[in-house]
Amino acid sequence: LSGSASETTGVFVPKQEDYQKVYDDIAALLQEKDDYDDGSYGPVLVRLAWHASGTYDKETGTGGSNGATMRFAPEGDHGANAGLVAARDFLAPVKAKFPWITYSDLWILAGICAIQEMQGPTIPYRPGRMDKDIAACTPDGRLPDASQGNKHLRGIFYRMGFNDQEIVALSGAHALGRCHTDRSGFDGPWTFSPTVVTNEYYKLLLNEKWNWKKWNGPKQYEDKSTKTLMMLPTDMALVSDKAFKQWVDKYAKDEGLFFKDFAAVITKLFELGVPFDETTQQTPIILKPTA
Ligand code: ZEM
Repeated sequence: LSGSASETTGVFVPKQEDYQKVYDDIAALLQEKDDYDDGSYGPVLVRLAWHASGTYDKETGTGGSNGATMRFAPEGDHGANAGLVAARDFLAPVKAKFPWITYSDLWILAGICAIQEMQGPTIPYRPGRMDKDIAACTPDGRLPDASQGNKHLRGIFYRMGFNDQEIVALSGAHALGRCHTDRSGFDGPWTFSPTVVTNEYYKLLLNEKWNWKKWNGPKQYEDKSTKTLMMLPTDMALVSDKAFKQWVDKYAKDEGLFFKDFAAVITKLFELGVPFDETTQQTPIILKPTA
């Protein structure tokens, strides 16, 4: 059953089928616009959903995906968000076609769609986010800085409420996409299959020999054998820190375990600070992938 106008307010009340329509529209656009980067907008959509969510601060309850405040200049212009305008522009026609969905719900739905369409695990979806105004923009510096190490990673992710295992599971998202010199300054992809969700990131971290790249850009690693892959200083911290490395070992060995833990931790990330309505939206929606 499709949604209908509320009898009391006249506002459109969407049903599961309406969210599936939004999903199908994004999936079709992903198929259609295949001349971007490595052939997909999928990775940058995942990054948009992550940066919308990763501003959360558990002490103050500020930030998180409930608000979509990256629409506004102060937050959209934060260095960490460079390039994400490509993802927001990609979703503009979807928002125009389904004006009832909030930007906050749309960005997270798009992240889930991208993960599933790139052959990743099923991610349960709960709508209910409300867009906030410019006053709710978060201060710069809440997202991780790739030039740093294990202490910084713990500082950033503990603030959101994650533990060491969850930090490593979330980092597996770097199987996807690439760094762009005109965005972060770093360059290149982490894996040979940057548009497919796999546990390759962990395997490469452990099995490749990583050297400092000799160039004028920011300090990053390159693989010894092909010099075409990269790791950030924060990625290498996951193997130099013993508590992190035990999880890298586990996820490199067992893709099924990685998929299960990644689905759980991404769900938690995407729901940080979202006050779901107790009465209406307790049951998550499973959105059906196209393939
Ligand atoms: Zn990323 N990430 N990230 N990340 N990330 C980049 C790209 C992507 C860090 C980071 O500094 C960078 C998580 C965690 C962390 C993705 C998803 C997730 C880039 C390259 C940088 C520099 C940006 C560019 O130049 O375009 C750091 C320090 C992290 C701390 C652990 C988490 C968690 C993610 C999701 C769950 C994705 C998908 C990309 C690829 C984007 C693209 O455009 O291809």
